[in-house]
Amino acid sequence: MKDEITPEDRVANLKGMGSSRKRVEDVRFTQGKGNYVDDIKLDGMLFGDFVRSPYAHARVKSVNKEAALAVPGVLAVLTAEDLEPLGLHWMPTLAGDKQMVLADGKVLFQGQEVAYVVATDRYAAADGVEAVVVEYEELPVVVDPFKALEPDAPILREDIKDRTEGAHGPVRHNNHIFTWEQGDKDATEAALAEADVVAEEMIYYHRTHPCPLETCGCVASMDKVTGKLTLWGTFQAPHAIRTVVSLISGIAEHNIRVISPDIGGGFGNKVGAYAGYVCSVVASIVTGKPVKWVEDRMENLMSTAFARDYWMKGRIAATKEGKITGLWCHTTADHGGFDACADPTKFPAGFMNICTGSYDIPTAYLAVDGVYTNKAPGGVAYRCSFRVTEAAYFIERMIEVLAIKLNMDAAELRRINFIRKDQFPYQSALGWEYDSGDYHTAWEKALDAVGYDALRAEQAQRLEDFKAGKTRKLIGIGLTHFTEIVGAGPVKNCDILGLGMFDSCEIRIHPTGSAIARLGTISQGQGHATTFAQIIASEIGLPADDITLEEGDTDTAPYGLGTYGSRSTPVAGAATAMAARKIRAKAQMIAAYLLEVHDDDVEWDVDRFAVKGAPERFKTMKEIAFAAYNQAIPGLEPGLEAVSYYDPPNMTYPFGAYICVMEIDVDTGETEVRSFYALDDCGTRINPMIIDGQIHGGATEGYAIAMGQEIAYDEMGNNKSATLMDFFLPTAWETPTYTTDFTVTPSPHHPIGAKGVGESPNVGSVPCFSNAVHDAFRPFGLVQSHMPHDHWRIWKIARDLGLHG
Ligand code: MCN
Ligand code: CUM
Repeated sequence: MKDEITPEDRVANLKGMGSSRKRVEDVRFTQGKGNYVDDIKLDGMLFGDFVRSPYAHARVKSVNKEAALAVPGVLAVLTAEDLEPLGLHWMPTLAGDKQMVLADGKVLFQGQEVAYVVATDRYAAADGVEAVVVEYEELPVVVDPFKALEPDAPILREDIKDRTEGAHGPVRHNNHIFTWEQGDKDATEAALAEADVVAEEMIYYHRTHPCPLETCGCVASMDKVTGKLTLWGTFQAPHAIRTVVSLISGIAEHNIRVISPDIGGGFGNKVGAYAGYVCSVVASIVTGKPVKWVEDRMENLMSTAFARDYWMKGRIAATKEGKITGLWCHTTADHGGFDACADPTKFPAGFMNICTGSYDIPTAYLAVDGVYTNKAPGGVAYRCSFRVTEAAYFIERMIEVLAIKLNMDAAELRRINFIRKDQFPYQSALGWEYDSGDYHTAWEKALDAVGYDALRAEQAQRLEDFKAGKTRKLIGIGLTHFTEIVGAGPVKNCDILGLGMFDSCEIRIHPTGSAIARLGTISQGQGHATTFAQIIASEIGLPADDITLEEGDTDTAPYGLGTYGSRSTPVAGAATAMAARKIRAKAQMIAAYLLEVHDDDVEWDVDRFAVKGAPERFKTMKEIAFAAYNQAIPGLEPGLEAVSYYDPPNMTYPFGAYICVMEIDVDTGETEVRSFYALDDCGTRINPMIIDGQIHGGATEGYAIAMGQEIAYDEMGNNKSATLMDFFLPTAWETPTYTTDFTVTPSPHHPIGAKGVGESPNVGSVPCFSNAVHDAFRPFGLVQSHMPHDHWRIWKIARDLGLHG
C-alpha cells in the first residue's frame, strides 16, 4: 500500500494534543440547541419554589400553610415537620457538618429555606410562596467571625451547642467549627524572633460568589412503576450526588440515575448539595410526578455556595538582603451558618497550606479557625482550587508588604526567593511535594515581555509629574507569581464523604474506526468534548473528529468524582490516556497478527503500527479496529475497548507569572487596566485555544473580584448584594484585554505531562490586580487596603493618604 500524505499531514488530520481544535460543543450552543436543566420538560411536570427567611437569625414560631394550599394550582407545602419522619429535614454536608433542608425551629441566614411549595406551574408555586405565613421571633445576629467567637456571642447552632469535639477535633466555643494546623509552630516563631526583618499584616479576602449564568436547579422524576428515580441537575459531581442521594434516601443506588445535562457555568457553585434537590426528590416521590426546581438570581446569590471570606493574619521573616526565613499565618474563616464547604475530607481549609507559594521558605506555620456566623453556608467555590485563591492572595500580598519593609523591588524580592528548578520535586514546609516547576525562566520571560524596567521608569516619571501637579493619574504595576495545586487527588489523601478522588475513562472503538469515550467528569463550559477527544486522538491515532465524548450520565459513564479543583485534566485526563494506551496495546497485537510478525516487531507511528525497519508495511488504526470485530485473532477477545480508573500519585502544580499595568485616577478612584500579561505553565498543553479561553474567563472573574465584586452584609445580616444591580459582573465594557503567554514544564508523573489550568487565572489574577492598586499608592505609604478596589474605596485610599489636597 502506498501512502501519499506526509507524516505531518497525518498528525494534523488527527487534531490531537497541541492543536487549537475548535470547540465541538459550540455548534449547539451558538444555535440555541443546548440542553440545560430548565429545557427539560416532562409530562405532568410540577414546579417547586421556596419560602425563604427574611431574617438572618430568628426562631420560627409557626408556619401556616392554609392560605397557600388554597391558591389554585398549589398541591403541597412541605416543611421540616413533613420531612422529619423521613429523616430528611437535615442533610449531611460535604464538610462533616449537617445542614437544615428546611428550617427546623430556627433560621441561621437570610434567604434560608423555610418551606417548599409544589404547584402545577411556576406562577402558582410563586403565589403559594407568597401566601405561606411564617411567624418569626428575631434573634441577635452575628456577621463578624471575630465577634462570633467572643464569650457572650449568641449561640447559632443550638443543635450542637454542647459539643466539645467537631468533625476536625476539639472546639472551644459554640460558634467554633474547627482549628486546622499545619507546619512547625515553634520553629516558625523562632525564625520570626531571629529575623532581621519581620513584616506583619492582616490580609482580608472578602466574601464573593461564583454567580454562574445558569443558576442551580434540578428535575426529579420518580417512576413508581419501575421504582427508578431520575434526577437531572446542575451537578458538577453527578456520581457523588447519586451516592449521596442513595445514602440519605435509602433508594438503592442502581435505582437512581443522575444526569447532568449542559451546564451554564459551574465555577464551584454546583458542587454541593442543596435543599432544592432534596425537596424536589421528596415531592416527586410523594406526588408521583416529575418536579422541577430552578432558583432565580437572588436565590442563587443569597443561598448557594459563596466563596472566600478569609481573614488572614500574616507574619513573614527575612534577612536584610531579602531572603525569606519563615512564614506564619493565622486565618479566621467565616463559614456562615453551616459548614458546607466542599473540600476533601482531611482538608477543612482546603489546600490553604500551599500558602508558601512559589517561594523556598524553610519554616512555616498555618492555623485556620472555622467559625459559624449568620451568613449563607458554602465556602469552597469560584475557581478556587480548594482555597488556593486565598493562599495565593495571602502570600502575594505578604511579599509586597515585605518588599515595602525592605525597601526593595518586589520583582527582585520574588526572584531571590523562588524555588529553583533544580529543587524539584520540592518538599514544602507545609507538607506538599511540588512536582515540577521552572519559576525563574517564567519570571524573566514575563518581565522581558512587558518591558519591566521601562515600565518602572515610566511610573517614576509619572510620580514626579503627579507631585509637580501635571497629572492626577498614577500608574500601578501589579506583580504575581503563583503556584497552584490541582488534581485531587491521590485517594490516600483525598476523599469526599469517603469516596476516593480517582477518576475514570472508558473508550469503545467502533468497527469502522470511530469511537465513543465516557468520563467520570462533567464539563460546565471547559470544553471537555473537544479536549479529551484530542488526548485520545494523539494516543491511538484516530481523528478527534471521529470520537464522541460523553459525560454526566451515571447510567452510562464510569464512576468518577466530577469536575472541580481543576482536576479533570490531571485525573480524568490521565485516565483517558491510560485507557487509550490499553487500546493501543491490544491494537499492537492485532497489527502484528495481521502483518504476520511478532508483537515486538511492530512500532507505533502516529496513526498506525508499522513493521520495524519496513515502514511501508503497516496497518492503520482504522484497519486494526475493523479487524478487531471482523477476524478471529488467536488468543485475543473480539472488540476494542478499555476502561481506566486512575488514582494519581500526586497532584500537579501549575504556575504562572502575571503582570498588570493600571492607571488610577486619584480624584475619582477610577481605574483603567492598561495591560494584563498572563504567562501560564500548565505542563503539556492539550488545546492552546481552550487554555486561552480559560485564562480570559478566569482573569475576568479575577478582575471582578479584585475590583468590585462582593457579597456584603449589613449588621442585621441582610445581604446587600443579592441582585446584579449591586453585585458587579463585568461586561465587555469593563473587561480588560489580555496578553497570554506560556512556558511548558511537564508534570513528571502525569501520563501526558499535563497539569490543570481552569482555576489558575483566578488564583493568579486577583493578587495581580490588587497588587497594581497597592503599587500605585506605595510611594505615599499605602501598605494594605482590603478588596474589592471599587472606585469609592480607591478614592478613599487617596483621600486618607492626603492626596486630595
Ligand atoms: N486543558 C488543556 N491543557 C492543559 C490543561 C487543561 O487543554 N494542560 C483544557 C482541558 O482539557 C479542559 C480545560 O482546559 O478542556 C480545563 O481543564 P482543567 O484545568 O483540567 O479544569 P477542569 O476541566 O477540571 O475544569 C474545572 C475548572 C474549575 S474547578 C472551575 S471552578 C471553572 C473552570 O474549570 N469553572 C468553569 N473553568 C470554567 N470554564 C467555564 N467555561 N465554565 C466553568 O464553570
Ligand atoms: Cu473551587 S471552584 Mo472549581 O473547584 O469547581
